[in-house]
Amino acid sequence: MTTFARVQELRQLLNRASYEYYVLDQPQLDDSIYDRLYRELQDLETEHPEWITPDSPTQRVGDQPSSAFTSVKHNIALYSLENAFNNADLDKWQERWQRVEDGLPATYICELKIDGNAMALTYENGILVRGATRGDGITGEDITSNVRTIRSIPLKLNLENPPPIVEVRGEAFLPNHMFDRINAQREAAGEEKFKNPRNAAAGTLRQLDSRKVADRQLDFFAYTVHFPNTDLTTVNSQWTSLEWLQTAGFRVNPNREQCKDLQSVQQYCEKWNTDRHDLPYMTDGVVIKVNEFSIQDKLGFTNKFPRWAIAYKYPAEEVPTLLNSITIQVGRTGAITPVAELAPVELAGTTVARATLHNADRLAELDLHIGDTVIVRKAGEIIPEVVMVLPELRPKNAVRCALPTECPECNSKLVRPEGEAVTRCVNASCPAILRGGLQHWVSRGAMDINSVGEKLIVQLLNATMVSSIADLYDLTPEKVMELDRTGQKSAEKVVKAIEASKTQPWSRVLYGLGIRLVGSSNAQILSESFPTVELLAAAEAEQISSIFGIGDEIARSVVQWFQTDSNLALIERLRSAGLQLKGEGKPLETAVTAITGKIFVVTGTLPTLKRDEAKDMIRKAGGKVTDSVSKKTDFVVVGEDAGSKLEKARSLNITTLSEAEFLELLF
Ligand code: 0OX
Repeated sequence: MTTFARVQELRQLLNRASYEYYVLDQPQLDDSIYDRLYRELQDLETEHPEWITPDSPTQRVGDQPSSAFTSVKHNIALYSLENAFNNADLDKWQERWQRVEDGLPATYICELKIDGNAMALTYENGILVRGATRGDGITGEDITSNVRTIRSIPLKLNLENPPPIVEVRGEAFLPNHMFDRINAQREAAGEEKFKNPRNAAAGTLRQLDSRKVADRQLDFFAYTVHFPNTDLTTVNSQWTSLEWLQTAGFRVNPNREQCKDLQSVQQYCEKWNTDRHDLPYMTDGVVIKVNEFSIQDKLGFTNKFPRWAIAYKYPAEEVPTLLNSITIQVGRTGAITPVAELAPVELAGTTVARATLHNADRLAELDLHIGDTVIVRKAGEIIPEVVMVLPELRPKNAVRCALPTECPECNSKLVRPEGEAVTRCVNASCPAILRGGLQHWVSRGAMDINSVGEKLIVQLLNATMVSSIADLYDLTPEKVMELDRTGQKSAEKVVKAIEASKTQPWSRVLYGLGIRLVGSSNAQILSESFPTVELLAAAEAEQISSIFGIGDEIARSVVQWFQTDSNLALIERLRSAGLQLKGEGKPLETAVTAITGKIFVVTGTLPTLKRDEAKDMIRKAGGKVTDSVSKKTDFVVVGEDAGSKLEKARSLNITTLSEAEFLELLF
């Protein structure tokens, strides 16, 4: 093969691999093989710069930042969409367009409305020559160098004979996990965080340095294609357009649906109103399009919108409202949470009057004042939160909000340990902590004592009949009857339900204790490895954290809990009351292997195992895996081309294992 032919083959293979990875989400080529072939192509192109073409996979990221973006006029205008907010609006829209074009057998295409930034891409003879922002729909900005970094946008169409000019429209967006990552980085660097993924994507697309854009890993869904001066009879509807785009190599949203009537459209909108929260990107509605181009052509456009399409917008997830006051919540662990008390407002289908302000830092960051206009957000099932303040609308002489220095429930001084975000009340007999602890103990996942509700807990605390969970087990019907409005029958029921909780298994008791970071699944795991409370109480942090799924912080929290005298006294009282403090699991000791608690690094290409497989095996056997070699590392599992990690292991005298030696140690 000539070198030039090799260059062409490498390009084809690498473009194919990118397509499988970024568009189909089905990688076929191992990353390390991709990297090697990519380097080979890079080397050949360095030797023969005259062979470099713009569709080469090496040309996605430019090495020179642009100095500015130029504005470009779109060959075909980008229209915006009319909005519908409910089914009645959709009915009206259908009535309206059918008045113009009734009697034609129309179907609808429903597409998720991606909350990103509309882009116009131009391909000449199959090669991407321009990428531009929507701008005002007539003129946008030429951001070709940035568009090229988006790996799901083909640099070359995947077609034998592409039409001479192809105009593609779609939405560039930032996947949620990248948004979270970028904001975490910005926070760490003391930079202002992006408000939402759409803003972050817009900011990214306007970066002058395409290397920075490439790092952000934007993605793209295509939804419209035009072929100026070419008549493709096979592309005669929105549905066939989407299929064409997919064949040409674009990522097209897989959740599209063809609907025969408006009722099925409405069902689609309803279904995705909940399901969209599980998607890895943001959507803010559904775009509904009349499918058939013959009908679209007859309907045409108003001066703003196509008459054949409409956006069904989901109820806003961010709305402005007024801050009336702030209150302070004391959780069962003593954690202090400031809460915004708001003028009630409709948000994503419910009325919201309170929103969390998280902690003291967040409160300070927002610079909140009483009477402020604030933006409240609800994302998925999460409690509403205050996203930002509009200081321009602040009333004169408004009072700034701050956390109190004393617990609002027990007046003891609040503490904030250094390096922690949470302010706490550390008075173990604070009524709020007692109340929260009792509520947690009787909750469904813990002791499941249905007849002891929030009201009864408050009554019991006020009457000082109960000041710890163990006191519940000393209650008698006679005592409970002393409470206001509690008859004999209900008192007996309460005591019986408390009595019944004594049969709840050890894992639930452990969860019910409310140890910080020990949720129900961690309690389940811990109760299996430590089948008695004595074993758990005697365990060292390292022993606990060697359990698969239990991290260092959880282990430290458990050890700390059992080091506290009042907690040990509580355990003794629960034991006397007859609660289950042991279970069926087998003690961790019997399962200890040469790997338990040991720290591993896996590096290089192993002969049979994938690196991730080896890492999983280590974790399942109770070992830990880290990325870098340090003095703390116990073993380095070494494959071919191991590089610097192997060198470091040698210099630190750390035992290295081949795959075979590793497997021997394991089994
Ligand atoms: C989206 C989206 C936006 C075509 C004619 C007017 C609007 N955000 O996901 N726009 C369109 O369609 C254009 N489709 C979409 N799916």
